[in-house]
Amino acid sequence: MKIIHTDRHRLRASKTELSGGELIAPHECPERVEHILAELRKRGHTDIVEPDDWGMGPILRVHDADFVDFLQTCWAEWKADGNAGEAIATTWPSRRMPRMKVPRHIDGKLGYYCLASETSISEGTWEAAYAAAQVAVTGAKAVKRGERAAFALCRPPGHHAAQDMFGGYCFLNNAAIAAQSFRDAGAIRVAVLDVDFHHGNGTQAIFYDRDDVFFLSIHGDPDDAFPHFLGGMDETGEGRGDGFNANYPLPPGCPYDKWSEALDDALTRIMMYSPDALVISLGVDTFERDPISFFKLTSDDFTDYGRKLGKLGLPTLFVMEGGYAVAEIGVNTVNVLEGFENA
Ligand code: FKS
Ligand code: ZN
Repeated sequence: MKIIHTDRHRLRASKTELSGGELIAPHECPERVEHILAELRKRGHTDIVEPDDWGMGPILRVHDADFVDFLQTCWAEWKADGNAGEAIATTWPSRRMPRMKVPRHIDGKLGYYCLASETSISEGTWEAAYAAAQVAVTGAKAVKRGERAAFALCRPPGHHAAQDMFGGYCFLNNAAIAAQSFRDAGAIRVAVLDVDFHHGNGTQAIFYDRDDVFFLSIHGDPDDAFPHFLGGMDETGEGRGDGFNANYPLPPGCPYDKWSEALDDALTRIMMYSPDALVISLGVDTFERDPISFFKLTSDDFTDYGRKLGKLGLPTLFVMEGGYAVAEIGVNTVNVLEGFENA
């Protein structure tokens, strides 16, 4: 399988994640990708290429220009404001103060564009997010040109990022940018299946009123799990998009047999939709020993569901999302890809 990777992901090396009331070393760290790469090489996957630079065009097909401008300038503005640490949002346009105007001050801008405060913006964040988006577009182009499948080894991840919101470790929505690239390259229908432990709220928001991109997500019930405020079963799309959004929220402790029942239902619906391309938001934080999640998949289960994905026979782009059991992230990720290839 063709793999797209750049070491520019290392430019995203934030020092802090707000967790449990403390600033900890981020779960979403550069070592994640290094482990995946090492496992890929060890198991003979050497077709690893650099992304091409497609510019801002594919990003602006999904994200609002003012939001992208904010991501590009946030760090400089934060430093210019005299702050010692990394940029963290502390105030929001919440329910009883819905003044939906972008404030002038960087604190106001951060709150306007941020959906969750664990994620700090640090030096190099924009450059890494831009590179990850290029990795995703390069993957989509490779599949559009006829590769059966490709793996966009994106970092930072993307599925929580909406048109104009960052958070949950995400800045630009790599999977959504890839799906839109497929559309713009002539695909009529695209399905995005999100198997990360967390609901892909950003991808859902981006395509919610559209019938040309079908979004499906299997995730921890938002009653119990981040991002808490989207991902219910009753969210089925709106307008033309009604019927083209499907959520499978699952409870704490969920084992593979229950998880794979949801997957089977999702796969049936995808085949009924008959997409020209499939984008998989691949998070391996469904793993039983993931430090921030509560599903119970074993390493072998990843191979099993990779096989199910491969059996669909669709042109497929894998886009890396989460997974925080760093020692096992490589095995679990490559298991999905090899299950797919050996289907
Ligand atoms: C727990 C707070 C939850 C945020 C979790 C973010 C998960 C990110 C991810 C992605 F794929 F985007 F990386 N903190 N007390 O895994 O969904
Ligand atoms: Zn996740």
